[in-house]
Amino acid sequence: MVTVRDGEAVGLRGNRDQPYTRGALCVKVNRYLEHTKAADRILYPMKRVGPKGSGQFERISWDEALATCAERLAEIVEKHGGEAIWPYQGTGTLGYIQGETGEAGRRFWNVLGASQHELNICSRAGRNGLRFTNGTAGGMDPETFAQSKLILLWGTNTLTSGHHLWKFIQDARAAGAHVVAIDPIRTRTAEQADEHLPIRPGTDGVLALGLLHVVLEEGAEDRDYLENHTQGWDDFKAEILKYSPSRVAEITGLPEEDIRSLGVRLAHTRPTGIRATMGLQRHKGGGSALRLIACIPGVTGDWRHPGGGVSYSTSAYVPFAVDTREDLLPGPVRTLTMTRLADELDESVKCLWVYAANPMGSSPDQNRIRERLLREDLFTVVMEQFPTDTVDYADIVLPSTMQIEHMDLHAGYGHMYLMWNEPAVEPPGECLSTTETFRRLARAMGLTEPSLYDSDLELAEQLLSGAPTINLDQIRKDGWARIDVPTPFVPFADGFPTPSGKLEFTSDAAAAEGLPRVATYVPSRTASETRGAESGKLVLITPASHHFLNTIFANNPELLRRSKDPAVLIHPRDAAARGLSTGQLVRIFNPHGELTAKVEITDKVRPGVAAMTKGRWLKLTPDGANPNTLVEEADADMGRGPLYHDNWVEIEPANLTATRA
Ligand SMILES: Nc1nc2c(c(=O)[nH]1)N[C@H]1C(S)=C(S)[C@@H](COP(=O)(O)OP(=O)(O)OC[C@H]3O[C@@H](n4cnc5c(=O)[nH]c(N)nc54)[C@H](O)[C@@H]3O)O[C@H]1N2
Ligand SMILES: Nc1nc2c(c(=O)[nH]1)N[C@H]1C(S)=C(S)[C@@H](COP(=O)(O)OP(=O)(O)OC[C@H]3O[C@@H](n4cnc5c(=O)[nH]c(N)nc54)[C@H](O)[C@@H]3O)O[C@H]1N2
Ligand SMILES: [Mo]
Repeated sequence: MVTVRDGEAVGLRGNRDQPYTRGALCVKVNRYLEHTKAADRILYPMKRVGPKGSGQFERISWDEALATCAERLAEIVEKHGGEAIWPYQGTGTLGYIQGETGEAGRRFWNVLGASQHELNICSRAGRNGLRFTNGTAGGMDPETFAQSKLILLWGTNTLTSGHHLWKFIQDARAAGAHVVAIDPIRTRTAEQADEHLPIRPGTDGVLALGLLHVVLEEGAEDRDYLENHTQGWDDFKAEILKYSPSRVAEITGLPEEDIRSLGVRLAHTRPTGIRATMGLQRHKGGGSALRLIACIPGVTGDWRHPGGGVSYSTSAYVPFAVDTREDLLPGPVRTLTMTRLADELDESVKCLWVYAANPMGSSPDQNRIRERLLREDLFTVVMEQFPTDTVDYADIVLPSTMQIEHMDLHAGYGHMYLMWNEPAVEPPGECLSTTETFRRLARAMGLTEPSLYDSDLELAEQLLSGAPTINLDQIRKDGWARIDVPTPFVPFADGFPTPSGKLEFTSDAAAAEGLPRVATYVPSRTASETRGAESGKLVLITPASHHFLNTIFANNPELLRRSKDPAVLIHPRDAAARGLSTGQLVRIFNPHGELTAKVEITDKVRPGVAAMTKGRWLKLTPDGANPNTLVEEADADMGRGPLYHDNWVEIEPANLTATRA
């Protein structure tokens, strides 16, 4: 909620009536107002005047910007066809009108026949894995964790990446729940948990099987649930029996006693709630890991109870009537993959149109992306709020509004409410919302399709037509509305949206895609630390920073100050093997790239792992690189998800390079 005085935003706070957030803001959004007024905000359209990548621009008028874009787009469509345009939309905003899943742009691109853009950078691998088991990525209402008696925080850093859940975990604890964090890093969340299992990265599927092995040893499987609500139990049981706790200990690097004791707890604690988010699926076997974790409540029968089951995402429950408007396409078009920008930005692409994305900082294989963006015949447009590393490669830059300046409808990133975003102030300078930019562009191109000119309020009405219990006036007044589901919400009480209507341990849909029919462990590329140790390599994990939101806020001076210098965390064992001491500058490298950072030696990371947070702007680091210089552009087992936490790196003192050179 924004307080406005004389047309200027002077205060920002969370809405205390919102049942999930209760008005709490994170360290980043606490500075959002200051961020909207930052000195480096882009306020006017600009055109490139220096070489590509130099970041040298000159202010131009909107008329000139729109005319240039309209002319170039029309010429590309005529000469090469619409598919030569790649509308590269990111997760900068998740609003349904202005952002990710939203209406902005899609109709426009379809009318031009542009390539479709597959926005799979974040959560697709895990979502697909869950779909094979449950038929959907939707699961528990996170608020029901307050009723759980055992909580597994599995590959998720709640206190950093989704802190609103923590209140519900605390409520559960007050009622006696036991909380376990499963993470190769002792994160701030793991520090607060009752127990921490520092698992070897990419081996979570094996742990899921091992825990179920113990459940079977205990005779605690829910036979009635297995018989009536699941498919493929005999095959899956055979799979579980391959993974004795001792074998699981070997693969996961966890003590056998810990696996056994957690298995016993799981066997006898109802309801058990599992929160597994995106961290553990950014691996080669990430989709399969989520698929297996989703099998656990099928065996324990936890879906019977509020507070039982698995929670990954709530987006499946969002009732908005999103229409992808394929009817506007002139014919079939190809799909380009967000996680494969370096590979797919070849000569066939003549225009890259980036909005709400910062691929130079956030996408895998930074160095190859940079090479691609330097291509002289590529027309690159970036719609942005700030002069990011990606902006530096633009031919035309279009200034964009921020949340307090535009209208939007949001669905929670992990809760069961819809939120209204009413613009509180006029945009500064000449900033325009994404929807307004595309309306003006459509006009500049003389496009006649009427739906290209729908107003934001009309778009909101259309989206809300999917939610009959929520009306526009009411949500505009209240700011939020609960999705129309019962409270407490127990999903799958009426069956699973799978082909069999049951929870599927075996999936014909998976088999049809060339994946294992039975849910099974698929190792990540770096799952064998032994191999790493022999070759002197470490597994690089690059999770969320506490101070930045992907690359957003990573130019805020105060948050930069708090986040300190870029650091890589390694275990004392691995530091000793390399003769490193804390604070020393090290070179981290692999065949894809290299960067320098301070080393922090700590038993917070397990041996064999190097951890570095994501999100830094390249131009604000000592050597113009962030960890994505080390991330290979390669696919997870499902959904072509990225492999951000699944790369080998080597680390050596930085001065070695100097002496060698
Ligand atoms: N502060 C902050 N919050 C954010 C974001 C941010 O950048 N900053 N980003 C937002 C976005 S877009 C997303 S998608 C989410 C992401 O947030 P999360 O879903 O929490 O994902 P990550 O931060 O990638 O990883 C979470 C944890 O998984 C661990 N992990 C890595 N590999 C493995 C593994 O193989 N097994 C297990 N068990 N654990 C593993 C990491 O060490 C990390 O602690 O956060 C959102 N919230
Ligand atoms: N190494 C590593 N890299 C990662 C991850 C990881 O775990 N490790 N996580 C990945 C994840 S989870 C995600 S979701 C992706 C995110 O990758 P991207 O989608 O590329 O997101 P950001 O880097 O946050 O860049 C978003 C940009 O959008 C701009 N923006 C925000 N709102 C608006 C708006 O309303 N209009 C316009 N025009 N622009 C806007 C912001 O200023 C920002 O520069 O990054 C991924 N990158
Ligand atoms: Mo994400």
